[in-house]
Amino acid sequence: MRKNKLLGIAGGVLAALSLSSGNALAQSSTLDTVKQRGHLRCQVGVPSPGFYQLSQDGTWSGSDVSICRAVAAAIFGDPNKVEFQSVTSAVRFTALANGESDMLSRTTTWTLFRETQLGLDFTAVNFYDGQGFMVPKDSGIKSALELKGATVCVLTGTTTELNLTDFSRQHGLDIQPVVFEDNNVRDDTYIKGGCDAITNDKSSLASSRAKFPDQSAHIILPETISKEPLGPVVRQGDSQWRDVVLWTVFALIGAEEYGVNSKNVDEMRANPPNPEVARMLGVEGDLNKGLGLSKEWAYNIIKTVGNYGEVYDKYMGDGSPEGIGIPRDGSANALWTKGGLMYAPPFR
Ligand SMILES: N[C@@H](CCC(=O)N[C@@H](CS)C(=O)NCC(=O)O)C(=O)O
Repeated sequence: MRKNKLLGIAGGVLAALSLSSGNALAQSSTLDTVKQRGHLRCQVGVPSPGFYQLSQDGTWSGSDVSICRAVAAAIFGDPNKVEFQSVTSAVRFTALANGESDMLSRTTTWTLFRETQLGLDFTAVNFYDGQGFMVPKDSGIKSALELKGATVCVLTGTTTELNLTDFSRQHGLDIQPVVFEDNNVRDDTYIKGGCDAITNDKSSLASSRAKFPDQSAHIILPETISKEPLGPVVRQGDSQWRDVVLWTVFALIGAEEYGVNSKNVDEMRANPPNPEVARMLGVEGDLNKGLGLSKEWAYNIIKTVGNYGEVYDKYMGDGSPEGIGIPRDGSANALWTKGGLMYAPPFR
């Protein structure tokens, strides 16, 4: 009897707890808010080739933009249901934390501090990068260790700025940082000789160089001075929303691994080659349920955005006019089946 009573009380407390956490969840459900609003608010950076570029007619494209579009496709079946918010690196986390953006997808490095002290949750890595330096070819500089006393253009509010200080101190280089908020202003200053070198994630250096009038006049030095795992970020404390963004990236990567792409996805759905593809494309099972999405969520991503490899080739590789020419083979961005780090957990 007594035991039952205690259990009853405990049960009541539990019910109250789950009710209140249910309310808290309902209040903070980003997925519900996005669905009700009818579009996703996705934060990207200041236009930059490869990652987030803006065409004359106001259309955003790029590898990081594709993640935003993939999340919109997963939710709405439509990759265009996105409001793109372009802000500088310096204010990116504030704009996410205060609720202006639902997520950010913009060359952002996953670090312990950011994940634990800024109210953020990182999701997956969509590009493994590392920091480097670019100099004018005619400077004759061949190594970052020759940058003693050099002025180096760098963006503020970035891991880049912090790594530059570490690198300078570690090697006694006395580098003088010249700090900017806007990457285009930073690039202009460098081009006009306002600093001896520019530092950023190596892919971002390739992106900057892609805009330069004479690309062959600039070289990226061999040293990679840091690890920069880049990926989309959400606000802390909304696991369902984090799952939606995380598994959107996994759907892109998994699809490539299983040979599913934008061109064959209809055929794959009609005749799945194996049970995993059948589950991913919603032909079997109900994996969509826990995500709060329709059965077609992954199909819609692949059909409208493509798989990870298609996105990479178009924007980051040299397979298209828009690509910024970063080789994928042999890099950490190759699939794990090809010696890289791109790996999606099982669709089961
Ligand atoms: N990965 C580093 C650096 C990020 C970074 O500087 N990205 C450049 C890429 S071009 C950027 O965001 N530029 C656009 C901007 O400043 O908004 C970080 O997370 O702090």
